[in-house]
Amino acid sequence: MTVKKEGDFAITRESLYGTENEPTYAGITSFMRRKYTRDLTGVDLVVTGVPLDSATTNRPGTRLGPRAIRVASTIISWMRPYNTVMDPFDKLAVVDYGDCFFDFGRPETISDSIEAHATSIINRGPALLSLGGDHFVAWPLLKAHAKRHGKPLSLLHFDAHSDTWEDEEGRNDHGTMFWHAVKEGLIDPASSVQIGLRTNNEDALGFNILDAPWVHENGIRAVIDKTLEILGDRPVYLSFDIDCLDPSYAPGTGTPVCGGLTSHQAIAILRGLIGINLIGMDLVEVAPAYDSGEITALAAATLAMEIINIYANRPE
Ligand SMILES: [Mn+2]
Repeated sequence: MTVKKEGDFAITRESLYGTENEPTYAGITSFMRRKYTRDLTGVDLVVTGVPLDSATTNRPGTRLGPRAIRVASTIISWMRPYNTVMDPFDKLAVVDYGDCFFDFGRPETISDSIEAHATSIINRGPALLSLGGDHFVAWPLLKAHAKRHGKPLSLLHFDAHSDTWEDEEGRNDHGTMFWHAVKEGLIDPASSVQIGLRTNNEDALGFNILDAPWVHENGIRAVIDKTLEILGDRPVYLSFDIDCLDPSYAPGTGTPVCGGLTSHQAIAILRGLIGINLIGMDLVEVAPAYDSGEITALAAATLAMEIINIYANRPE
């Protein structure tokens, strides 16, 4: 291994491409040491944080999720994902845009602020990977993506929870936003897949559900085959709630549920989904206060890289 004398690639890197070595323990912690910038010239994919935790039903703390994922990502930032032939960063110019800012003193404005933030990025061309934040952030993110790419989108949703619990007009939280998204026609449940669920919801709203017991019973290959078949070549928004993983692999989250996926299963499933027509993505619900040894944040950073790898290999 060669370590260049200079570090802090978040600010010193000249090319937006490639993977470089710098001491993993030091320096400005942009996501995966990508350039920390708001200049989107020549950028293919933007990573941004959405540090919100005011729509959670149980333990708060996901406002610190983006920062924790960035820190953990430095551990894996010196190499391409294991067993990939092509480094996603050789194909894609990826930058860390920093976080979405909103006024926590005007909570009624937060959703619109997140939507405007996402819109301002994707309307300039790049795709967006958002790091939550509680899962509510997927609501304004979906609205922005549906406006850009047309509705309804297909949703690829990894979670312990359906997040389609019935709600009322005018309210919304991190367990109901996909109910609203279906009611508003932003997503088409018949061409969407939910993976890893293990909490009761009598009304599936027409989603295809591969719940956690089904995953464990049928295995990784079956999950991949079924998911590819359902999604086809439709435009897909991917939303990954870290609590899809079992609490033993992801304790650092607000609403953990036992019986979930292993980090291996999640990585292997994402790797098998290369070829889907991914147009937008988020990874949410990392709450570092309940984490242990950064395992949740590291899992999140690793899964985020697998998601970027899918985007790098999307059909032309
Ligand atoms: Mn969840």
